[in-house]
Amino acid sequence: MSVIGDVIEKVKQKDPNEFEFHQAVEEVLMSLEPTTKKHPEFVKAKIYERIVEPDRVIMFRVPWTDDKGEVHVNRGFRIQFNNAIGPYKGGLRFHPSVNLGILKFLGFEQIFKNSLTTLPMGGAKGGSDFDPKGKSDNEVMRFCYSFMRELFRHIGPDTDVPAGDIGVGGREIGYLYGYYKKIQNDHTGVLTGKSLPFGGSLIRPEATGYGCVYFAAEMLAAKGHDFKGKTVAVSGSGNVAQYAVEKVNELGGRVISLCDSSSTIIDEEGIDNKKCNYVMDLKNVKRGRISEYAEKYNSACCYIGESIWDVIKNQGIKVDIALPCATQNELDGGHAEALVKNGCFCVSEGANMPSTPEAIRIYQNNGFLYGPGKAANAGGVATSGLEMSQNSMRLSWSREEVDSRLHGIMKSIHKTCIQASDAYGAKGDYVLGANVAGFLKVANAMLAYGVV
Ligand code: NDP
Ligand code: 2IT
Repeated sequence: MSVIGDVIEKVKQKDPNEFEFHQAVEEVLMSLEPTTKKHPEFVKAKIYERIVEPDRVIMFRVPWTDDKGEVHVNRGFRIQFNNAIGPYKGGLRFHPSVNLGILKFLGFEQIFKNSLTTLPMGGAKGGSDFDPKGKSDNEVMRFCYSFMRELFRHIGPDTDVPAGDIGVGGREIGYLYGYYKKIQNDHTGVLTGKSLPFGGSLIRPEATGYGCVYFAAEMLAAKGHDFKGKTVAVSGSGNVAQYAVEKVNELGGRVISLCDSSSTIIDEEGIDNKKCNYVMDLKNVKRGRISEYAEKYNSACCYIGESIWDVIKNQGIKVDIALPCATQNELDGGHAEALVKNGCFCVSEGANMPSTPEAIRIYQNNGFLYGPGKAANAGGVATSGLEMSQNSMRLSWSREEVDSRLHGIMKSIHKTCIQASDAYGAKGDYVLGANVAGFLKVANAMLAYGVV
C-alpha cells in the first residue's frame, strides 16, 4: 500500500467514529500523493503520519446555571493541532452537533488554510456542544465565563488565539474576552473577532464572506468572467453568508437565496443591500429565523424544512454561481448533479467542507471553477491574523487598509493554488493546489525541527 493509503487506513482504525475527520484527512492526503515522490525526505521523517495526529486535545467540563437556577453541564474542547509555522489559531464553535471528530476535521483543515494565508499561524479549533439558540444573553454570558474559566490556562497571544465560528459571534467573543481579561489580568490579543473598542479590527466581521467572493472573482477572471449579471445562490444566513451577499451585490451579481437550519427563502428579485441589512438585524440582533424574511418581503418564497440545495434540485432553479456558507456536508452528490443541470459553473466555499466527496467529484468531472473552503474562506482567519498584527503593534489600520490587505491575500492564495497545481501536474485543480501549497510550508517547518 502507498504511504498515503496506509496513513488514511490507520486514521480510520484508530478513531473509527470520527467520520468528518476521516473525510478531511482523505481529501487532503489524496492530493498529497505527488509530494511523496518529489519529497522522499517527508516520507522518511514520517511527516504524513505526524501531521494527522494533533499536538494536543483538551477536553473539559463546562457547568453553568440557567435563568431558573437549574445547573447544566456541557463539554468543552480545544484541539491544538499543529503549531509548526505559528501560534495555534482557529475558531470556537458552539453548536449541539459539536463532537471530537467534527472539531478534529476543522482543526486539521485549519493547518493548511492558515498556511495558505501567508501569515504565521498554526492550526487549531475548539468549541462546545452548547446551543446558544433560545438562550438569554445572561445564560450565554454565564456559559462563556465557565468555558473560559478552563480554557484560559491553555491559550495566550503567542500560544493559541481562538476566534469565532458557528454560534460564536461578537457577543460571545465579548463575554469570553471580558472574562479572560478579568482572571488573567492581561489586556492582550488572545482572541480575534473582538469589537472595535477593545482591540478588534475593522473588516474582520466582513472578511470571510468578502474573501469568499474575492476568491470566486479571481477564479472567474482567470476564465474571462465576472459577477456582473450572474445569479448567485448563497446558503446560511449567518456571518459568512451575510457579507458574501453584500460583496456579490457590490460586484453586480444577484443573490436569490438564504437559508438556516429550518428553512430556505428564494427571492428572485434579488437580496439587495437594504434586504441584506434587514437580515443582519433579524439574525444578529433579534436572533430570529430566516422564514421571517418571506413575511417582510412578498417577492420571496419560503420553503420549510428544505435546504437551498434541495430547493434548487426540487424546483429546478437556475443559478450560475453557488456559495455554500452554512455548514459541513450540506451539499451532496444529488445536489451537485442538480447544480450542473441548472447551469451552475462555479462554486466557492464560504463554509468548511460544505461539499461531500461525491459532490466534489461531480464539480470536477463537469469542469466547474471550484474553490475549496480552505482556500476560499481563508479571508476570515487571514484578517484575524491582521487583527493580531495590529494588537501587537498597538495600532489600528483603516477599513481601506485592512480590506486591501485582505483582497491582496485572497489574490495571492488564488495564485499560489494555480502555481502549485501546475507544478504538481494538475493544472487548474484548486483542491490539489490548495492542499499541496498549504502542506509544503508546514512540512518543511516540521522537517527543520527534527523529530518533535
Ligand atoms: P453563524 O453561526 O453566523 O451562521 C451559521 C449559519 O449556518 C446559520 O444560518 C445556521 O442556521 C446555518 N447552519 C449551521 N448549522 C447548520 C446545519 N447543521 N444545517 C443547516 N444550517 C446550518 O456561522 P458562520 O457564518 O460564522 O459560519 C458558517 C460556516 O463558515 C461554517 O462552516 C464555519 O466553519 C465557516 N467559516 C466561518 C468563518 C468565520 O470567520 N466566521 C471563517 C471561515 C469559515 P441556524 O441559525 O438555523 O443554526
Ligand atoms: O474556520 C475558520 O477559519 C474560522 N472560523 C476563523 C478562525 C479565526 O481564527 O479567525
